[in-house]
Amino acid sequence: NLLPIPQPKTYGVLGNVPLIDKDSPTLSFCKLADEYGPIFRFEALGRSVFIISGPDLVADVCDESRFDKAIGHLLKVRDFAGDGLFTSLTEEPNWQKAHHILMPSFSLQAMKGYHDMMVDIALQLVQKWARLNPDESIDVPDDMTRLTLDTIGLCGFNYRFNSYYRETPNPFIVSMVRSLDEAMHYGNRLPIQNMLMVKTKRQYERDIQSMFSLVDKIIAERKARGDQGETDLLARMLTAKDPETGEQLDDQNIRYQIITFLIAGHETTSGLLSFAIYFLLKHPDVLKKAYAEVDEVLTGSTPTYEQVLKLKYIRMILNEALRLWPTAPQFSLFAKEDTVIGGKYRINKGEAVSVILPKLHRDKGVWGEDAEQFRPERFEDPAQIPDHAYKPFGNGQRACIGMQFALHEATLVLGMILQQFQLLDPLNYQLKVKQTLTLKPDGFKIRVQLRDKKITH
Ligand code: MNH
Repeated sequence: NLLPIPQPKTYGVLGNVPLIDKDSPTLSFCKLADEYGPIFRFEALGRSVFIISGPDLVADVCDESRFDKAIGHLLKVRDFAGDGLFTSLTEEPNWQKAHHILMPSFSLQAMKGYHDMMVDIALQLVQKWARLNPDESIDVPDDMTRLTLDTIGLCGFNYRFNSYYRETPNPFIVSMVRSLDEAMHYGNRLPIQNMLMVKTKRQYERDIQSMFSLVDKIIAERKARGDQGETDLLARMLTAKDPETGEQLDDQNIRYQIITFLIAGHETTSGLLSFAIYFLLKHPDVLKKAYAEVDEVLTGSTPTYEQVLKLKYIRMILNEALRLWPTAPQFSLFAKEDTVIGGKYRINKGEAVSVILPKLHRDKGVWGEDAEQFRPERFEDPAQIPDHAYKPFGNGQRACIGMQFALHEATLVLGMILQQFQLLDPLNYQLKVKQTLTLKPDGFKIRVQLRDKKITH
């Protein structure tokens, strides 16, 4: 009683590629899922992948004895992230090694050590906003990107990008965003098209070199300076040994890990903060409850580590924002053996599946008829969260290593913003989601007013 897996119509050598918006592949997959259901085959230039969004199917592909992380869709990202944590196969020696070495740096406990540095950067955002004139608006994703980049730079490598002292994005970010964009588009072009795009290719190579040179400089300077008791990620990567093999990470791998943390550590978190602010502006009742919590918990001029842990409703807001707009919207796996999922679809050994989170996270069967509604109260009782219908941080041993980091940072920052500002939406922003591998609200501008003169700095 196996069922055939549907496939949308194909266009010769292009397969299904013409059916997706190349600037927004995940959202196109969501639309196709409306039409073709919880699983369908998608063919792109020699690659074939099953796009899945049904909770029962996701439960099966999250079974780590049968499926493991696939990186076929990330092959171009390996040009600059190499065998770093995000872009390596589980079986590659450097994945295990780096996983063992870096896990302790991302424990809930470790967040205590980053807290003051996170506050340092968050204060820069708050002070910038406090000094705006009443008629000046804020580009939310831009300022959130400044924040999250500067935070991972400082916490990870004791490096200051100083993004709030620049009008335009940091050159490193320009290179990174352009490379990510090219990596996303490359696989959907014909080989002949890629060959003819000489200028794009040259720009891509220059961008990668400029990322490498900044990162190599950070490593070299640290090595030259010697150990001065730093406790950041870089110090750990330069000194810690894998408890299993006794080996250290090599310099090339450290370079890949730094680039990985800079990419993974800021794009997604800045998108999360931007969507959270968007939802707050559009849901005054939720905003009111958030202010009440912040006013009760945040009693000093800046939040303490313990106070951030008490911002339960802010956490729920972030969880709910990640449900409706998971900023890392898709992850992929391959079958380790021939298998059947959902009791009726055959997946052969080596075949790939891709989980489409925005669709999974809005499944009416598990989330109820109001699945499209922003309602943080869903997250009141963690035990009520359907296990395989909520995967914003991925799955199993390959899940996000930075989850606690992202949530501590986002909770702290949202708390500080609400402590100081009234949020205003004078342009009545209409949501437009933009994808650059990750999702962000495009062109989202707001204004703010100081609630009262709380800032004493
Ligand atoms: Mn993160 C993996 C989402 C913040 C570093 N991250 C993943 C995966 C998802 C994800 C989903 C799994 C991808 C896959 O299976 O292919 N990450 C997020 C989201 C946020 C986020 C939604 C913020 C919100 N991530 C962060 C931060 C860091 C980070 C912050 C670092 C400081 N993430 C990683 C790394 C991996 C990863 C590294 C790869 C982990 C591994 O496979 O070992």
